[in-house]
Amino acid sequence: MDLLPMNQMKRARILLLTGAQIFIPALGCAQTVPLPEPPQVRASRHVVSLTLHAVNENGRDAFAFDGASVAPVIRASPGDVLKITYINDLPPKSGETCAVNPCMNMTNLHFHGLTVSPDAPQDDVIGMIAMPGQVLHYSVEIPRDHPPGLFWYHTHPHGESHRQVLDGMSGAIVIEGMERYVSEVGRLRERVVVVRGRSIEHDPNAAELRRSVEIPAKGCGGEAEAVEEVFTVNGAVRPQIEIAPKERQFWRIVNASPDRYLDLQLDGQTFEIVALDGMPLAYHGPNHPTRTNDHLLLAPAGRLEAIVTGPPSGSHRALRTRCVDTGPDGDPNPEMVLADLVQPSSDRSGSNAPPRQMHAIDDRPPLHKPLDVERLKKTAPDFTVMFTEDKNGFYINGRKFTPDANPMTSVRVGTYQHWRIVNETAELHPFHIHQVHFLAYAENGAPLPHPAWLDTVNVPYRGSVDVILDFTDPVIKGMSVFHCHLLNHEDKGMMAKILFK
Ligand SMILES: [Cu+2]
Repeated sequence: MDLLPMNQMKRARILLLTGAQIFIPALGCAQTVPLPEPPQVRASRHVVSLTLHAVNENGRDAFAFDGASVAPVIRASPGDVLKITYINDLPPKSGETCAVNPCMNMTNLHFHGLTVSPDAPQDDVIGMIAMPGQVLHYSVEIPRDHPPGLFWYHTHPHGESHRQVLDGMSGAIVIEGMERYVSEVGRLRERVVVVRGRSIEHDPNAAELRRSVEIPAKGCGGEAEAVEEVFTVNGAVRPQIEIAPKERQFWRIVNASPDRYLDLQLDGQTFEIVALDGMPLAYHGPNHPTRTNDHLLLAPAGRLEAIVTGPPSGSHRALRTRCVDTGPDGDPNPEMVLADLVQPSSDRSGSNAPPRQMHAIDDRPPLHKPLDVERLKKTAPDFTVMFTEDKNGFYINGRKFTPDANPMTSVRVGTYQHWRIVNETAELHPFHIHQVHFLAYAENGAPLPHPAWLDTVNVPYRGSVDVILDFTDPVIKGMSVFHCHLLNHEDKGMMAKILFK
């Protein structure tokens, strides 16, 4: 016998999500959670110090910080050092499934997009590995001339990175100073939005979750398989984001899913793009500091930093992802609602929060790097990356990654190179390289309408992209990697080493 009215039962059904107990929003029901705001860790005397634990909670791997299972937002300025003690408190035996079984529960950290050293104790994903019970001590020096923007940290143990990132082991990194490039953002309310994938494959509430984010019954693209993931936003399913009509806010969104694309859209509104993949548009194009789009494809690991404007009152508007056709062999990437936009309610504490928390003000003039890469575009590629796959695994130039492999290629630090990334498979793959950014300027041989400096780029199936990589910063010297950022592909071999010499 039901003791509670139906709507209260719905509200009372809770799910444990990263960081907090959060109600599943019932369809069409206004009772839902505001966008959770994870704790932020800032520098003191130019050092950002924190201790992070790897834990398994309720059957999922997670970060724990300050006694709670939550991934803090790390905020640093150029010139700061990230001192992170990373303690592997995962159990010695895993009850989970990895791309390469059994899961060893080994772990480490990658500082995605940062132009920092790939050598230990910095952004080294090859040699730095903690087995259960072991501790890693990171000391990552952010160069004084590092561009501002949104970056992120996630675990990167070859063979089990997909499992760990799908479970939620990811968090945002903000390098301060974006107002040096677009002064308005310094006056706007900022929101750091971490979009993660969440497996619903074995979730008894899968049907309700699918309904609550409004996944259409009709499939998307050529893929007919069941939808296995929904997106969470700062750990919550379909939270509410407060924004007043015409209010301008600065949203910094990371696609922290290990394997799902976002095609972000804000109903009836546009994104005024300020930065992509942690690179201000103004950094290379001082005359075009922003660009307006009504939707934007964000590959796994990609970041969008944009000014958004509150919709008119009385209209229901959502932040959603559109259907992405990932190809005949791809996984389903259906349309779904990520968050609802709501007007600030006067009775809710926090609605009149200060526009932005205090942060280090960087009043140095902005650095710019306008480049003439036209000549490089006309030359034959210096290197070609070929993505292939078969029933036994995933390959770059016919080779599967092994931790003891020699570098597949090497480049001289101080140079630019033209690479072509070719995807011979029947599904999308996002190409990512550690330490550096590149200009993606052509797709399938045709110039892109908006060439962009990125660290992760989608490669169309049975197609290609052409990029110019910037290997000029001397801090990158050492052994690094490039790989597919569908992390189960990376785990199954689609990764290679590169020596920056
Ligand atoms: Cu891939």
